[in-house]
Amino acid sequence: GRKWTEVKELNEELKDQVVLIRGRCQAIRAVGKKMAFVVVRERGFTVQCVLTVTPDVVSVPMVKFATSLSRESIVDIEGVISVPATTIKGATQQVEVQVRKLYCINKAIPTLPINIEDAARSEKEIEKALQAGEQLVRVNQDTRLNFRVLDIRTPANQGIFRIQCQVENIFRQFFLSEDFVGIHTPKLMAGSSEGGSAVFRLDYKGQPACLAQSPQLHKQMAICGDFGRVFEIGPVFRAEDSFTHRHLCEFTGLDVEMEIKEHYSEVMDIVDRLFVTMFDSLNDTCRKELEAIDTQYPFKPLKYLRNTLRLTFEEGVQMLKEAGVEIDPLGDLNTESERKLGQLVLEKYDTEFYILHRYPLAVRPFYTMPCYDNPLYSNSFDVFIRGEEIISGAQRVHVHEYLTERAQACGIDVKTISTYIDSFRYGAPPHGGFGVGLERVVMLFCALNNIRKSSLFPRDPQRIAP
Ligand code: ATP
Ligand code: AMO
Repeated sequence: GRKWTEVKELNEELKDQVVLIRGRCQAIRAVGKKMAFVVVRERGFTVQCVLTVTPDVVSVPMVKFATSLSRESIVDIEGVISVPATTIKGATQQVEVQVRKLYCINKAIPTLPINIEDAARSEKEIEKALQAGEQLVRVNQDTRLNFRVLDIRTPANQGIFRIQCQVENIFRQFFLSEDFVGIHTPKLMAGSSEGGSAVFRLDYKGQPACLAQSPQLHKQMAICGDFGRVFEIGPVFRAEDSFTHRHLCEFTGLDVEMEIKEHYSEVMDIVDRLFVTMFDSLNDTCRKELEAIDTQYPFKPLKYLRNTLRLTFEEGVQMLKEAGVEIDPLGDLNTESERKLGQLVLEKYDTEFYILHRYPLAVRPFYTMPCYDNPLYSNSFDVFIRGEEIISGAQRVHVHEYLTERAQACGIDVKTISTYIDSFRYGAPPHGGFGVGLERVVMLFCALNNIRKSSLFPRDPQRIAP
């Protein structure tokens, strides 16, 4: 085979060398009949290719052919790398390809529903262009999602999903190195795992069934089965009613469950180490991706501490109170107070990543262990990035009589989860764990304003296609 070079690899070191690249025609500009510029893009990186009529190499018809190509068509180009004297606007690579051969591999239709260059602009750039009287179509979120295949070609989106892949990868590597076992639990369930609301119901060969709202019950059953420490990466289904910026109907759950020796802080210790490792690694290995995202959606790098701040729910309520926000001390925080507390924590502790623990028992799921010293509170926690929740976790009730009692008290039909409750009759170790929403981590790490931006093909209450 011939030697191919990726657009992202093109640099000054290749000056005067012949390269062969494949990419899409992002923009095409003719300069008279004897010259043309084709910006070629490959996975978010772009290079300017120049056709100049030269005897025996580039003919007038060849220049014409190049200028007739439709945007987004796929081309193979062979050419010589040159280094221009001035910086190249509109391309990521600061070298040019002096074209010798050009083949069209596959054409795109002439009129596309989204212009990638327009879709890749930041809000600031759009404003500037509009003020300068440029003809420009602002691509709204719905259009982006309707034509997602085009939208995800933008450099920012290429970055977002590479970062998502890295988050998942770091999560897996971290837990494998900590001697956790990766498991897969069923997504078809007889009953709901997180309480009855927001569950997708379906017919399972004539029997009523649900799509799993979390791996909660089975990851705990894996602990009852002596795996000791488990993790799972898998789909989670929630029939959410409300259309919000942070709820999807299908998302990817990163779940963990582990035996606890003495205290639920052992679970929070894992959260702490996992995320500090993750943030460090993302900042280190995903620089190009973060830059690409920042170009379209400018954001400040996440502020986090070496040892993650832990506040109790009561301390959080107190901080809010002092700031004039009245909160039911035994109720839940709403979205607004979570945000406010995020701001207060940032001002006081200079971090945008922290753990809030000892939530009121009444606002946590039935399987949550109450605090030994005060059963109005629980051995549970949420974790926040930039004032928004990314994790819920807790120590679990591991005594079967008490688990039954708690389920009943929470209005759960124990018959539907009898096999789960039975697992605790055969002796269960103290344990706890947590669940992370992958799309939320990516959204909030990059300060994106909508979870649909970090879901490749999002499912929400109004969307099940593409
Ligand atoms: P968890 O299930 O662990 O709570 P979550 O992030 O899905 O995770 P929700 O339970 O949906 O959170 O909501 C958390 C808080 O946000 C709740 O106190 C709820 O009142 C509030 N909330 C949820 N949806 C909305 C909404 N559409 N508008 C305003 N507040 C909301
Ligand atoms: P919870 O319901 O809080 O806890 O879910 C855990 C995490 O999943 C993410 N998440 C969502 N992401 C996108 N769209 C949604 N609709 C959505 N709902 C939740 C959030 C949330 O923090 N079984 C427990 C976890 C545990 O205790 O181990 C659970 O499911 O990031």
